[in-house]
Amino acid sequence: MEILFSAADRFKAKGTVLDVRPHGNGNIHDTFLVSLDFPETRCFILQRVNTRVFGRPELVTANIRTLTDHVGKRLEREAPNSRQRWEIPRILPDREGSDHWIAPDGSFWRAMSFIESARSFETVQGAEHALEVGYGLGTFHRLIHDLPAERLADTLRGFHVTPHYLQRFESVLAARPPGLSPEIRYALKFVEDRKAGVGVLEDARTRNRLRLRPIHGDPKVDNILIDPETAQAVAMIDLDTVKPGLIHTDIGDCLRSCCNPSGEETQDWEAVRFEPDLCRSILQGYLSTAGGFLTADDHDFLYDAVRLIPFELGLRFLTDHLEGDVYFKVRYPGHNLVRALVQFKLTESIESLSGPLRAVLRELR
Ligand code: GN1
Ligand code: MG
Repeated sequence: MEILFSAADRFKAKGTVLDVRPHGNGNIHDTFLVSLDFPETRCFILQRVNTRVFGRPELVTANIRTLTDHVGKRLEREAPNSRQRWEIPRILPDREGSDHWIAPDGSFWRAMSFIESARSFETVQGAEHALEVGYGLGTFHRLIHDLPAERLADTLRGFHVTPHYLQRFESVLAARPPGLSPEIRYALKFVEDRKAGVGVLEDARTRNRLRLRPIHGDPKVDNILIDPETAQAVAMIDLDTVKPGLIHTDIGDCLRSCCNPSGEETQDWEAVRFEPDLCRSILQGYLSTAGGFLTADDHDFLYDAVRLIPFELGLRFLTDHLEGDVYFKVRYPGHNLVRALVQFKLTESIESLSGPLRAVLRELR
């Protein structure tokens, strides 16, 4: 508790720290909302970065700075004729002007501005929300599409490189064969049956059909904020996975999060379904603002991305379950296994809808 207040105190620009409380439900870092008694900045976000996952946390902060500076400049130029409010969280330096603070216990701390008058949701509320979520991701991509990917560091090697996750899964499985419960049996067979297709996006990248661009890396529904007054998307938060990548993984990740009305934390995994109408609305919103810079090749691989990313996340959760929950935080024993099953059911549902989904993609193209 004491360290929380010391960290909060270092990053506050003015006023007194009134309260520091856990914020959101991230699976990796520890995130807090700091309240101040200062009227102009009533609160900010404080994070203890998970340095087991992000081995070079200072590069994560540098990436966020590069991206937010780029977007900040663009927004200044665009402001006079923009459709709506759009904000980007900014890094707050500590009292010595540094973008991070290393506490006496070695933990790595960082602060970001808090976006006021904006709401985060754990599931998509309906067609209009879906359209806005898509518009939000599209706006984010549009604002960064001219930022050269080489200006961002690769802060998480192998992130969203599906063949790499498969290799890791296989070595963990060989080292720690699990007891064969019906759920584990289902999960292992599920992976076995889909091994052949895991390289589809990586192969397209090596053949230069897809190229690296700056990506958000984690555009799940909770990370796209909505203005409660206008019901419009106004910001994308959680920028630590910003790095060079394929925009396909962002699109696939957004859809796997948003088109699952049960939410990724449901325990009723057998009931999980992919909702194609929400998918249509999200893509409509997305393409209305980002369609301009997608190439024909980009369009050709959209279905593959929609199918692959939930499978990949399921594989990541399953591997972590087999390994003893060393990566994703868990709230109960077997949590990562249930999360994996949710993503596998979602993948199954997408596969069963491949005809209609491909038709939607053709129509919106
Ligand atoms: C992790 O920590 P959080 O919740 O922002 C993960 C994402 C997953 C997500 C699933 C760095 O994000 O890739 O999609 O959990 N982030 C990292 O909820 O691995
Ligand atoms: Mg995240």
